[in-house]
Amino acid sequence: MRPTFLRALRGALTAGAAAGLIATATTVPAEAASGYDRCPWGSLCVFSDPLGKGQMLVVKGGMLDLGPWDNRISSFANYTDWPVCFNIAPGLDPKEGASHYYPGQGSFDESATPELDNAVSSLDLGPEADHFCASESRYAVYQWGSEPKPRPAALPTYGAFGDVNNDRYADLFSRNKFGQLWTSHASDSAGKNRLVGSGWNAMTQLARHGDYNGDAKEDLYARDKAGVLWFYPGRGDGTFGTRVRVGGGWNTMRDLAAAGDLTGDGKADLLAADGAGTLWTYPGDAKGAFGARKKVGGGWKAMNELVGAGDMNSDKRADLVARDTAGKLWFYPGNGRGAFGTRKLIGTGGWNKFTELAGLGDITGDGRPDLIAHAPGQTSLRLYPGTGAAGGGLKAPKTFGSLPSSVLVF
Ligand SMILES: [Ca+2]
Ligand SMILES: [Ca+2]
Ligand SMILES: [Ca+2]
Ligand SMILES: [Ca+2]
Repeated sequence: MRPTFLRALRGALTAGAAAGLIATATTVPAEAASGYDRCPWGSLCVFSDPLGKGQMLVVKGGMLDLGPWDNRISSFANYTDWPVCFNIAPGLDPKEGASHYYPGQGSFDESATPELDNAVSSLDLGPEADHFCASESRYAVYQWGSEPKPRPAALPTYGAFGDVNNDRYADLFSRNKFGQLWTSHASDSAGKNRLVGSGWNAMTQLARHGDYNGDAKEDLYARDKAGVLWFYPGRGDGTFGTRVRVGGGWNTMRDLAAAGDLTGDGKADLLAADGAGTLWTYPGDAKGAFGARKKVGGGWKAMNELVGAGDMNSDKRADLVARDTAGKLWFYPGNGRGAFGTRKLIGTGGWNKFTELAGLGDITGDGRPDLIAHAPGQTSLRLYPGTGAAGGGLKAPKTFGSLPSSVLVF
């Protein structure tokens, strides 16, 4: 059931704020000691008593748990431009109910949702907190469409990446604004969405493409803010064992792409483009680390996104997809010796609108790797099925999932 909304008259609020600004220059209004007016303009405030009375907390953003404020919110003043979602369970779990409110003020005891009174345990504040309140709130990515389908059973390793729990369905990793990392499995698969862990906002790059330590389980690389690259060995269920430090100095790289086996030795490799525009291959050692890097070439400064998309042209060699700063998408066929053949244009323009392009392997179940794309301000994910043709082309996109625009998918 959709919640009822409290809508405030924005004109009246604006007038109140202007009056408050003038008042602070002279004297504090008497009612400011206990009412909604205590809340600074532009902030969300929650109160321990009805009608903006009692203790006040100025909320900075979303809160997965409320600490000492757990089950203590009776009223609120939302003087931001965003809706707020109040949730009865911690962690924005929808199981006990939630409601969203647009900017304004309200007292739960006299609202359409009195069950929230002294019962709120988590909240979210943001441009999409109305859309992603209640049932949509818990998972970073909460819905898949009719895709994906299981990939063909006999697909060799180079075509089988993207499936962290080995059930033949491609899996998505996503990071929400709270720094939580989730795995999202296909709705038809045996797995479920699950929380991998917290603290992942410390990472400035996340890259995956199959198995990097020879145990047939998919792994993850992450670069932290200090430039240290970490190897996270997959456990085969979407979670990871103890991470291993690969090395420091990776902040000189503008982009990293885990790309599968580019060198033809059966071991998955990493690509990295540095600030000067040089592209490097880091040959994987099948132990999670890399041998001496090899220069692929210069001029890669024109590219602002690299995707290790897999074998897009069906020649059994891993390939690269790259987006240039003009918004064109290019296919670089891998030559199996750590470099690439002549590139082909596969997207004529407009690709700069996407924040993130990612290769998850075969999502559509035809044995050919696909691409996913996510644009800022868009609450849907797009799937571009790969054609597997010689030119590495893509088919028309489909919408197949929904997520807050702040979520990073890879
Ligand atoms: Ca899977
Ligand atoms: Ca592994
Ligand atoms: Ca290799
Ligand atoms: Ca290929």
